[in-house]
Amino acid sequence: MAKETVKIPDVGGGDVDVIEVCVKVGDVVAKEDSLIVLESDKASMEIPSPLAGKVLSISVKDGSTVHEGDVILELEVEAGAATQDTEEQDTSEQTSAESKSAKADKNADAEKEKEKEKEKEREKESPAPKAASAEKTVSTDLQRETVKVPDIGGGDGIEVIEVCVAEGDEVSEGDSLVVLESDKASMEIPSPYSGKIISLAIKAGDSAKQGTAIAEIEYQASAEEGAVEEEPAQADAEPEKPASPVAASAPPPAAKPTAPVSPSVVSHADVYAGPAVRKLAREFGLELEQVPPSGPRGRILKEDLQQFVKDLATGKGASTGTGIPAIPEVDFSQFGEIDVQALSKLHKLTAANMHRSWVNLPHVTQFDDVDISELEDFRASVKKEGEQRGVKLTPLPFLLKAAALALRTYPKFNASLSADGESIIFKKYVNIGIAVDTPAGLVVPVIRDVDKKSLWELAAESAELAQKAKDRKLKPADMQGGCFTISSLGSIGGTGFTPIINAPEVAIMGVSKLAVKPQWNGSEFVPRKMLPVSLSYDHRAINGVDAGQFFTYLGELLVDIRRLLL
Ligand code: CAO
Repeated sequence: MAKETVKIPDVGGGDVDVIEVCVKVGDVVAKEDSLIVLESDKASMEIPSPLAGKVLSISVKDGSTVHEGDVILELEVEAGAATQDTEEQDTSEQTSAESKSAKADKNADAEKEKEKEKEKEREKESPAPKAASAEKTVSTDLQRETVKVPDIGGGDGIEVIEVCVAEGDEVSEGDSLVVLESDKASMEIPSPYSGKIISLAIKAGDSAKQGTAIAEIEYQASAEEGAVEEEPAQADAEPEKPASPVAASAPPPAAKPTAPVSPSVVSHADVYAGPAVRKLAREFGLELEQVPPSGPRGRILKEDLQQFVKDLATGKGASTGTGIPAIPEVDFSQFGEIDVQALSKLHKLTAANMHRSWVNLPHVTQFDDVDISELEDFRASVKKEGEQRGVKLTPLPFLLKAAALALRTYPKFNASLSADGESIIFKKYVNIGIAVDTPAGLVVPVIRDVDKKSLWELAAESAELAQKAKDRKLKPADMQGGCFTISSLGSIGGTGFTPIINAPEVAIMGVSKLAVKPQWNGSEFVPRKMLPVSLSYDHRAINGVDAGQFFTYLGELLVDIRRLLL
C-alpha cells in the first residue's frame, strides 16, 4: 500500500471555490470518481481521482478557496497502481501527486513557468480584445472571424455533442457556440463576440481538437480592433503541453476576450452539473433541466439524477419533471394494522399514463345535463328487436354515434398535437376508445370508424370489446389508434366527474348516471331524463369557445337523435 497526495490541478489560474466535496474519509473511490467540484465565476469543474484507493484524509471543505497545487486529499492506493497511474499522469497531468519524481515535478513547473511567460507575451502582443483562436478578415467596420476550438486541455478526438447555434443566428458575447465532451469533461465554447453566425464549420458528432474551426462570426469591430491587423501566431499551434482534461480555464469576468476562448464546463445556461452527471443524463436521454437539484447553489448531483430516474421508473412522485415536492413516504403501520398488496402491471401502467397526461396537459373540464328522454323512449322501443339480435342497446352506442358526428363537424377535436408542439395533426378517421373497467385494471379498447357504423354494430362491438377486455383477450392493436375517448360511469352512479384526457388525444367525454329531473318547458316543470356529461379538453389544442360549440352540438344530437341522420 502507498500514500498519494492529490492536489488541485491547473484550473486556469486564480482562486476557485470548492462548492462540493464528493467523498468522505474512509470512502473507497475508483479512478476518475469525482473528488471535489470547483467553481469559478464562469465555470464549474469536477476534479476526478487520479487513482483508485481509500480516502485517508481530506484537506478541503465546502466553501474553501483553493488554487493550483493545494492539497485536496490523501489516498491509500495499491503500490503498483500508484506507480503505473502516476506514469500515466505524467503525460496527462490530470492532477499533481507527490509520488511523481522530483524531475517530473521540476519539468512540470518549468513548463508552467514557460506557459505563463508566453501568456504575458501574447497579452502584450495583442492588446485588442479578440479571440486568439480565431482568424480575422477585415471588411469596412464589420469584421469576420473564424472561431476555433481553444486549448481545452490537449488531446484529439474531443466529441462535439451539441451545436448551440445555427447559421444566421445573432449571438451575444459569451453565448455558447458548441458543447464538447472529452472522456473527463463537457465544456461549452462561448462566442468571443456579439455578432452573426455566417457559417458553421462543425456539426454534432464531429471530432474536434484545439484549432478546429467552429464558425465564422461577423461582428462590429471597435475602432481599436480595426487597427489591429495581425493575429497572434498561437491560434493554430498545437498545445505545447497537454493541460488537465478536467481543468477548464475560465475567461476573465466581464472582460473582452484577450486570451484564448475559454471553455466553460457548465453546459445548459441555468443548469449546474458536473461532466459525470451530464454524461449520465445523456445516457439516460434526460434533460437536466427536469431534474430537481439538491446540491449547493442548485447543483444537480448524481444522486438527484438517480432519484429522478427511480421516480420515473416507478411513476412515483408528482414532482417528476415539475419541481413539485414529492409526496413523503409514511409508515402507516405506526397508526394501525395494514395490508400491503403489490399493484398489477396494468394498474401501474394506467397510473403512469394518467400521471403523464395530468402533468403534461392543461385540462379544462366542462359539464352539461343533456335531456335524453326521447333517446330513452326510442331505446325502449327497440329493446325487443335488440333481444332478437342478441344485442343490448345501452346509451353508449348513441353516445359513440353522436361523438363521431361531432368529431367530424369539429375536426380540432379529432386531432393530436405533435410531440414537439409545433403542429396539429388532423385525423381523417374517427376511432373512439371506451374506458372499460376490468378486475386487472382500466383498459381502453378502440372502436374503429365509428362514424361509418350503425347503432347495432356499435352496440355489438362495444359489448364484444368490453368482454374481451374483462377476459384479458385484447391485443395491443385493439387499444391503439384512438382519436377520442368515452368514459362512462353511467351504470354505476355519480352526477359528474372530470375525466383525464387519454393523451395524445385532445379530449375525452365523461358520462354519469341518468337522473329524472324537473325541467321548465316554458309553462311548467316536467320530469325529464337528464344525462350528466362532462368534457375534458387539452387547452393547448382547444379553446373554450371551440369546446362550447362541440359540446353543445353533441348535446343537441343526443336530445334529438333524428339529427344523427342529417
Ligand atoms: N345512466 C343510467 N344507466 C346507464 C347509463 C347511464 N349513463 N349507462 C348505462 N346504463 C345502464 C345500461 O342501460 C344498463 O342497464 P340495463 O342492464 O338495465 O340495460 C346498465 O347500466 C349496465 O350497462 P353496461 O355497463 O353493461 O353497458 P354500457 O354500454 O353502459 O357500458 C362499458 C359498457 C364497457 C363502458 C362498461 O361495462 C364499463 O366498463 N364501465 C366502466 C367504465 C369505467 O371504468 N370508467 C372509468 C373511467 S375513469 O376511471
